[in-house]
Amino acid sequence: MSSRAKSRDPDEVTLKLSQRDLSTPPGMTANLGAMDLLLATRNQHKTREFGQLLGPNFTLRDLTSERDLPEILETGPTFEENAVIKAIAISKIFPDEIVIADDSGLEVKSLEGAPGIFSARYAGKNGSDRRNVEKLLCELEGAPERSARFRCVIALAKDGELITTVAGEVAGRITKSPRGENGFGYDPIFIPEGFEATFAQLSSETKNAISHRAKAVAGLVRYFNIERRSARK
Ligand code: ITT
Repeated sequence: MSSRAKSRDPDEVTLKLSQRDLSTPPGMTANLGAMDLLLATRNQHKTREFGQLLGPNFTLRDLTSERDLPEILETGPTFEENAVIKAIAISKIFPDEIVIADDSGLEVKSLEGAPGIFSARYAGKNGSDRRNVEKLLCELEGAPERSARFRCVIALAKDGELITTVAGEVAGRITKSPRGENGFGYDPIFIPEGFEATFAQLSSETKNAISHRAKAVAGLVRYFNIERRSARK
């Protein structure tokens, strides 16, 4: 749990999700009565990974079918603040839903953490994954120091109130050219530590066993399990 969530009154935190919200025990195999989550994203790659990571105990919906939502400006200086901004803004619009928002990106050591929170728009607002990758490889041309890490922060909110945040990261290095077709974003140029293949060459099962998002989602499921146990007492 983040320092932001820790600094809150713990009783306040446990009261945010009702017993009804927590009625489906994560860990059950049937998805009868699975917990409904609204993922505050239009990035369908994220939605696919969340679906694979959360499994059948959660019913996930994202914002792709929602029209006329106001633009949410990610003006925070950190992944955590931007995840919180997205989660709170969307949970105000959908007050009955349990909302999760993911803010994530790639930090490259020799670029002092860039592209970081600007990962999605590194090559400009109307850029693309391909252009972002090209720009990063250009910035790193000839650089012997290529270590990097992916980071992910997930914020959980209900009815305009932050409940908690969880985070995950995975260390690795940047290749000299793109390799592989799987995944999205910077996956074709990121080799996780302990591997020789990029995330885009590895299967989704392997990425989902070690990724920044997998670690953050594990923290989220742990949080739900703890809340569910205390709601039963
Ligand atoms: P939402 O804000 O709608 O969720 P977004 O794509 O704009 O979608 P972010 O602001 O969190 O989301 O930016 C995340 C970017 O970081 C993403 O577009 C990729 O470029 C990169 N990224 C994050 N996780 C990644 C992963 O698992 N593999 C590759 N690139 C990733």
